[in-house]
Amino acid sequence: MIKTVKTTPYTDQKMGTAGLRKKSKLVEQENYVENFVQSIFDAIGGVKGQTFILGGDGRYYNKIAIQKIMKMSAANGMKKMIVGQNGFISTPTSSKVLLKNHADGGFVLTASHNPGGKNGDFGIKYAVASGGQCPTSLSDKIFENSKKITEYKILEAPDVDLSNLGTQKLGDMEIEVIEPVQEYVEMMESIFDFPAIKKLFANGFTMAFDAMNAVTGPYALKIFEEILGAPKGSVWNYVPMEDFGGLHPDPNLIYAKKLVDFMYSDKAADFGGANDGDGDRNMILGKKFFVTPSDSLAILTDNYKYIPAYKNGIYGVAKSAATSTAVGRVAEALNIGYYEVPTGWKYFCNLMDSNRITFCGEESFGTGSSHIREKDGIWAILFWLNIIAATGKSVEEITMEHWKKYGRSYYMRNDYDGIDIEVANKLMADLEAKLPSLKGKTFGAYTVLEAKPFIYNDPVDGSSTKNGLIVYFTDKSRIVFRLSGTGTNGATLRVYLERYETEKFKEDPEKMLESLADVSREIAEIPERTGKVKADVLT
Ligand code: VG1
Ligand code: CO
Repeated sequence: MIKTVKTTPYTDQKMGTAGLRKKSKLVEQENYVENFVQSIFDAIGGVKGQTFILGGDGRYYNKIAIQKIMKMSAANGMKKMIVGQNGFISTPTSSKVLLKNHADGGFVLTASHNPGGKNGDFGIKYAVASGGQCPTSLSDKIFENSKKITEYKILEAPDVDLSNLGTQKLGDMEIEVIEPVQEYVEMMESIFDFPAIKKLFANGFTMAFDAMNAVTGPYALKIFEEILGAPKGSVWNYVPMEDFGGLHPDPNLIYAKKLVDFMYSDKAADFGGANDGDGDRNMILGKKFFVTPSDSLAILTDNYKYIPAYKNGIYGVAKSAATSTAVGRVAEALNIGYYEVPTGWKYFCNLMDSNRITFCGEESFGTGSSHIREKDGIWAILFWLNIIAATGKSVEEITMEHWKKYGRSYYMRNDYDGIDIEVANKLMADLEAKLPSLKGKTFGAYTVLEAKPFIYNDPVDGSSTKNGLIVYFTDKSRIVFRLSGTGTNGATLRVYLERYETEKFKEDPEKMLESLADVSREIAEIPERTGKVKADVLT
């Protein structure tokens, strides 16, 4: 039976950089998920006759939210819902399944790289028919709806069993339970040279992959160990857990510490990698060597010809403004299009749809291509393995050669966490106001060339987005300031530091960027305003 339930609005259902992200405890409030989902359905004129994809990264509340969404979809007249087995699907796989089935939309239940569990975070990413997350114009409309919602529709029915593959009915709606790993494996096999990578492992190559107790464990076991023949035990933490076993599933030097320590030990494997909660982020390590995501994007782009799916040529490449300029030098050398967009994968989608770009990436451990409309963690790792198999070179050799050819952008992100939201907003507003006056000023060894907000004018839909403030220096160094749009604990100020060197390649990035970090604190008055004399997290 279809029930119409009276409800009262919440005022905080505004999507951030990638979907709605909240503390699990807030999401557990009465009708919280229901209000948000109905607000989406209403914003798109209903879902009658439509097909949607549904699944999550398995974190706490995944099981409950998934049942609610299926029952609401049936009550709202949806024709079909394609659901990952047991409610699991990675973000990249969801995008792939959405595109393959020409579906009208999709939900991935995840707070991505944020910790999970009852005391952690929960989230909902909402994708549209193009396979990418919904544009800001639509999320604004959804937010408006959520502030005045009075009722939602839901089917009264027992919970759906999602353990068996195949189709079943929920009211008049068809539910198809699919096996997501197989879908994903087929896509990867169609892009990369699996036989070459298989040979690499057969010849004794070793790897360590940390799935961080999150969604990509089963994908990694299947691809790296079963199909490609990496030694048993290469994939770590491969059983997805509701609280990620207490890990913070963000694949970086801080939170993937166990893997990093191993890769910097004498027992290190030839290659190290990790993914985040929902499988769209990646970290790349060699023996005692770390590749920053900005460099990784540049290196993958420069080596596209080793990959079967791209060897005949690529369109351009894009990066978020906060990402280092390394890939820009590659784009120039290859004579391909080059775009800078705001932070958030959704800004790449129009560029991919219009064949302006093939590759794109963000400094936040996100790399991907137009094979889907999300970043893709395992894809990035397979890309590296494919280059290694084709060239016979190590991660370090590939990266060193790259720096010799193009120079090196020393790069780091400094995060100042848990700042009072009003303090953070005022810091940014005051900084923006003083940008014009910075021009020509000298701070230690750095002289400001130009300082301005980053404004992106989308060449496809004409929309304009302001995101972050950039200070350019005369020696090609840059500082980008912006506030995070994915945090759930006060405000996080992100400060991105970049310094370009054409000769010194083996220095410690933290040392190389020390004085620039001081300049960033001085310009934005960080200690005075936040009480913090240094950043909480350096990546
Ligand atoms: C962060 C990253 C951004 C990324 C976003 C979603 O956003 O900086 O580059 O696209 O997370 O990543 P913010 O606004 O906190 O800086 V994830 O893996 O949701 O999917
Ligand atoms: Co993610």
